Amino acid sequence: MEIIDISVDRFTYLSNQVSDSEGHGHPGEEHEATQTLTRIITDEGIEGYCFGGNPRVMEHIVKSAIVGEDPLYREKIWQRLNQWQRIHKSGLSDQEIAVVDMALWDLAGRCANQPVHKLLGAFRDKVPAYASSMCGDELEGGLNTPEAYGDFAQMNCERGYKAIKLHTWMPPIEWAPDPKMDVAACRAVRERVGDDIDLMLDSYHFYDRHEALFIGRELEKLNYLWIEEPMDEQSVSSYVWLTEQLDIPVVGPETAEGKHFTRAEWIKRNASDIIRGGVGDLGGITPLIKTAHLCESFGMRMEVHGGGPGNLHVLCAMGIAGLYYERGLLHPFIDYDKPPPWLHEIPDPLDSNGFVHVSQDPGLGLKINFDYIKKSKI
Ligand code: LLH
Ligand code: MG
Repeated sequence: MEIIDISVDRFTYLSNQVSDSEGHGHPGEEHEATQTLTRIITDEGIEGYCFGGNPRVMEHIVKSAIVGEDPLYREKIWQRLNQWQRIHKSGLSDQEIAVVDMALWDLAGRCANQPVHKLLGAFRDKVPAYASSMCGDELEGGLNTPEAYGDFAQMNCERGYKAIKLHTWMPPIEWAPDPKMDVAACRAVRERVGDDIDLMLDSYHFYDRHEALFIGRELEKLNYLWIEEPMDEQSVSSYVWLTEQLDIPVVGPETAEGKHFTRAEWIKRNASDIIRGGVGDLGGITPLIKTAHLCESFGMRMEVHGGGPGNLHVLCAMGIAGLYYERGLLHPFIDYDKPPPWLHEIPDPLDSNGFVHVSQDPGLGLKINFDYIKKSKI
C-alpha cells in the first residue's frame, strides 16, 4: 500500500465559543468559524482522517515527506517529520505533525479493522474523566466568582464526574492573576463537593516561585490531587525548586517544546512529580505512547493533556501510568455533550459514573458527517 495524496477540507460552522486576546476560550456570541479535516489517501482506496491541519503546511511540506511511503511505516514518517522541523521551524509545528500521525493511526486501524487502542496494545476500554473548566471570566452565571466555581463543580458532580480541575482567572481580565482569588475558588469548590472528589488546579501559568509556593501550600491544606503549570515551563530550575518544597504533586511540562526528549530531561532533573503531555504537545500518538512508557519505566505517572480521540486511545493503552481523561474545556453556558456539526457523535461520551468510553470502531472511531463537510466546504 502507498500514500498517493494528502488533502485538507476547510469548512464553516456556527460557533458559540470565542478566544480572548491571550488565546483562552470562553462562551460568546454565535459566529461563523472554520474547521479543517485532513485526509491521507492511499492507492488501495483506504483513507485516514484527523480533524485539524493547515492546508498550506500539508500541501507544501508534508506532502513531499509522505507521498510514495507505505502508510503503515508510521515511525519512519514521524522521524522524518521530526527532523524536517529543524528547517521548517515556522510551519511544521508539533500540532501539524500530530494531525498527520493521528491520520496514519486512523488509517492503520481502518486497514486492520481494529480501534487504535487495540493496535497499541489495549489495557482498558473506559477511563475516569475529570471535568476541566474553562478559564475564569466576568460573566454573570458563568465562572466569575469562587461561588460560581462551587456551583459549577456541584453541577458536574451531579452529572457523574468524580474529579474536577479548575482553570482560574488569567489576563486579559484586569485584576487577574490573583493567587488569593485562585485559592478562594479552590476552597469554595472543596467546601461544595466534600472530600470524596479529586480536585486539581491549573492556574495562571506565569506566577513567580513564591506565588506558586503559596498556592501549592494552600492546596495541600485543601487536599488537592495536583497543581499544574503554575510557572513558565522554560525555567526548569523553578520547577525543581517548587517540586522539592511541596508535598502536593507538581504536574508538568505541558506546553514546553521538545516532545518526549524534554520529558526525559524533566524526569532526570526531578522537575515535577507527574509528567504531562498530549498528542498536540508532543506531535501525535507515536511520541505520546513513548512518553507513557518512559514514565512507567521511572515509576512515574503521566497525566494526559487534553481530550479528543487520540488522547483517549493512548490512555486506554497506557496501563496505570495515567489516572484521568481531561474532558472539556467545560463552562455552564456550553453544552459539551452536543456533537459539533461535523460529527454524528462525540468521541468521548461520559457515563453516569464519570467514565469516558473509547470507541470500538476501526481507527480513531470518529463518526464523521461527510455530508455536512461537503455542504459547508470553502
Ligand atoms: O490556559 C489555558 O487556556 C488552559 O490552561 C489550557 O491551556 C488547557 O488546555 C490546559 O492547560 N489544560 O490542561
Ligand atoms: Mg493544563
